[in-house]
Amino acid sequence: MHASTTQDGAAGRLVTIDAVMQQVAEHKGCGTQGGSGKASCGSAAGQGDLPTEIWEKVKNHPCYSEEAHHHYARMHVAVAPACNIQCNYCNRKYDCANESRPGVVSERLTPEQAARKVLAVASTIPQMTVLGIAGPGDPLANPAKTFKTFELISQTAPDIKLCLSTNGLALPDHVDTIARYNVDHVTITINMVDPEVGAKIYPWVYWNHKRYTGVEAARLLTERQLRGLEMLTERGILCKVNSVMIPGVNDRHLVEVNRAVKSRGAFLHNIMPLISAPEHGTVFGLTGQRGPTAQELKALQDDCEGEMNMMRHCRQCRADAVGLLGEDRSAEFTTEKIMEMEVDYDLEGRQAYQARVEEERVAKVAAKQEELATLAGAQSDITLLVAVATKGSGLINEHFGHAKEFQVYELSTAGAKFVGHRRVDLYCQGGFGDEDSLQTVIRAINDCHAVFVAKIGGCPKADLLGAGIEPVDQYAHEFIEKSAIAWFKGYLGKVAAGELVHTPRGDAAIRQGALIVAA
Ligand code: CLF
Ligand code: SF4
Repeated sequence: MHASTTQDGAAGRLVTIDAVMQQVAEHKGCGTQGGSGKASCGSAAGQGDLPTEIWEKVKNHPCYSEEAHHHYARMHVAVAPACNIQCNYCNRKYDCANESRPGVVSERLTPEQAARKVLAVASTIPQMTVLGIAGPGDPLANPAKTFKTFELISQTAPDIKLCLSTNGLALPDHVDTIARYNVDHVTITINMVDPEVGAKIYPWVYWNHKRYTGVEAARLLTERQLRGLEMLTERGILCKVNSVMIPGVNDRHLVEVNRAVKSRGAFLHNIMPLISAPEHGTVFGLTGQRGPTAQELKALQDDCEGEMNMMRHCRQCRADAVGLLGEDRSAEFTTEKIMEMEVDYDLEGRQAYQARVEEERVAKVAAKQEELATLAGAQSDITLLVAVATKGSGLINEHFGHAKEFQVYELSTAGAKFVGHRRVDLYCQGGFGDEDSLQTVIRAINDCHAVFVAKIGGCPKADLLGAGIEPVDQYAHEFIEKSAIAWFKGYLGKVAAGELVHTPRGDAAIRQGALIVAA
């Protein structure tokens, strides 16, 4: 076994990870808690009109800032197995579907194993800035394990933001503890504010040693969720609300949910599509309840967008996910592997790396603004979608055949706006293209006029063109938004010159239950 080491950021001193864990066990901390304990990234790119204290909380949180999600990673530790409610879209064999899509059972960790894993990941992935606890059950139905994990991590890795995701039933009882542990980001899954709607989603909740069912259960849940949200926002804790869009059950009702959470101070609303297939064994899967199409989801997100930000980049990740949103490196960090890993928790190195990321962000924003300025005065009411193959950093840097998802941008004379992503089956199967996968890719981006890639082969190019989607590879390894705006300018020019007739596209399918695993 390798000797696991970590580095005291202030002194650059190497210590063994076991010594760190021992110090933690003795409540001495690891000597890295000086100053604010937060990484300083030294840039205001993207702050807009956000107050500085909020910007500090969101600037490198990949879920709370769409812009940050191109650059920063998060990790989850699966320390919370139990749950106190039943959702009709959940099968307890899998992770909590409020923050995870069904498909894989996470490896359960003790708080001590979780803290060790965080150090291992932080040493390997310097842009990993957030630790979330999101299951596999409900973190607040497992408060001792959840808060012990937060305590250990705040002592050993003080620059990492702490994040929690809950169904909200137990939330009012834990708000003070959440504040005490400096958990600055809390997600509550709120699917309804009307108990009649709730009774169609939740067969039961378990509270105060009693099982409640039907409308009574849903009423108890909604009251406690909204009270918990108010208590958190009163304390200045940033809250995100997740809602699962279930067509015919709560889809139109989510506009009312949006109003209710906005009025109680939620910072962000994340409306996610129901993932439901018979093989998941959930009530909704077995009764054939469908999820929304891509355009149904977008229309609801657009309806809810007002003063409140809508999150559109959620990947419904696993309770043990590791990496950028959209990638999953959890297989690199199994308990067995982290016990064997060299750990070098270098706080200064992490801060230096993140400072470089901020420089990239500034360059990206400047390039976008420069390109946008060239569109000033353009008159057109054309709005269209384009898909982009990217590995991150805001660049068009993925081959068509290697893409496991495409990011989708809406283009108009106002610029390029991120509006979602589409998971797909891998087209390239080690040297040959899979025709079936290509059809699923086309279905997933069927509402897009073009797809931007770093490289693409002749066969898929021809099939995409046949489906009316233009493959665009001349902006390989360039910034996404700048390139998309430049292409859109050309598109408008062709329409104005009569070389092209703008035709709206149809709808697209949301891939059910696709699993992204480390390559
Ligand atoms: Fe995790 Fe959730 Fe924190 Fe993010 S995930 S606990 S807020 S650190 Fe993010 Fe994943 Fe969507 Fe969750 S993309 S499922 S919203
Ligand atoms: Fe499943 Fe999460 Fe709902 Fe609990 S809160 S039943 S774990 S989806």
